[in-house]
Amino acid sequence: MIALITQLLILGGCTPNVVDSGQVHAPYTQLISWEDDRPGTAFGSGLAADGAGVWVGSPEDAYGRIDRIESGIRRTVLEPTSENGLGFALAWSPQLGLLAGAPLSQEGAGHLLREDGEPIFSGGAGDGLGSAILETQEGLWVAGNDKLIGDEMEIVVPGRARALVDFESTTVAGLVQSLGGLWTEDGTLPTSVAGSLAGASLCVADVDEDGRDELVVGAPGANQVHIISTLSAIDSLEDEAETYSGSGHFGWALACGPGNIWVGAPLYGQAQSGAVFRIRPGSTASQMGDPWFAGEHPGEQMGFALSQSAKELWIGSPGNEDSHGRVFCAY
Ligand SMILES: [Ca+2]
Repeated sequence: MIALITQLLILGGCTPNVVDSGQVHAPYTQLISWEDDRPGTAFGSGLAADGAGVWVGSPEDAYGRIDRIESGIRRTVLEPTSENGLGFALAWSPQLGLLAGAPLSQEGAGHLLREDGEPIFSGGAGDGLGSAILETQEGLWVAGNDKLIGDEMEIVVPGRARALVDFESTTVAGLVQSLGGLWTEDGTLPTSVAGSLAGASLCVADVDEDGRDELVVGAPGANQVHIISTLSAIDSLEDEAETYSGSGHFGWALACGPGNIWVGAPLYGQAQSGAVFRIRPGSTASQMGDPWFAGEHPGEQMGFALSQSAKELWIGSPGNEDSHGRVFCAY
């Protein structure tokens, strides 16, 4: 009876499918996927793994939606009736739990919500608050149009941040204006490639396993990923960085861990089915070869979002307005 109830619970949300294990490659051995019930919700556009499971954003579902997948079961945790665009930016805080940005809410003022749906930060007119979220030891930062808003502070920045990380004890914002580039309190690090969208994704980890963290920067407009060992004493992103190149908006999403960088290229392939690539710093050619994991359907946008925990890699494949978004877990 318990087995039957468990099965009904699993089927009641959305059915997890065990994907052909031939599709998953080292270092993982298993792959499971979940497909949304409805098309056009962009299920999987935002992901935030926390070790026990993952939070999944569906920003195109009416006012946006957040689901939780844990122990194989998907459940909807937040389905507001008054937000807008909820689920593009997600983060998980050990203290605060789920943090979800809804940058289109309140006619573009934007909100940052917790799992109970209550706004903990609200933007002013035109702020677009909630495009990126970062919690550091000093507190919480949320990005909006041309500013970062913190617990008791507001900092003007030269553009909207799509990514925020803490690197060398400094908050680094990835800006996605026409030029892109990185912003820190000590100044900006420009990109020399127009339209590179450098900073559209960022991650921090000891990717070459030498005992020190690196900053990894996605530049999907230029189809490049840069690895930066230190921000001090470099003048331009391209000058000093170790660079990997691909195609299909390579670098739109990133996930990093010791010895590995996972790169999403959601427009990869002629049918824009998308793909995820694996970089192993020091042992990978700088030009990418075959994908580590590729989308199967036209317009699938595999690799639009990535999130990694100690044992799992979560991959978002939100699809287009006619298709059902999917989320994959490699473990
Ligand atoms: Ca390192």
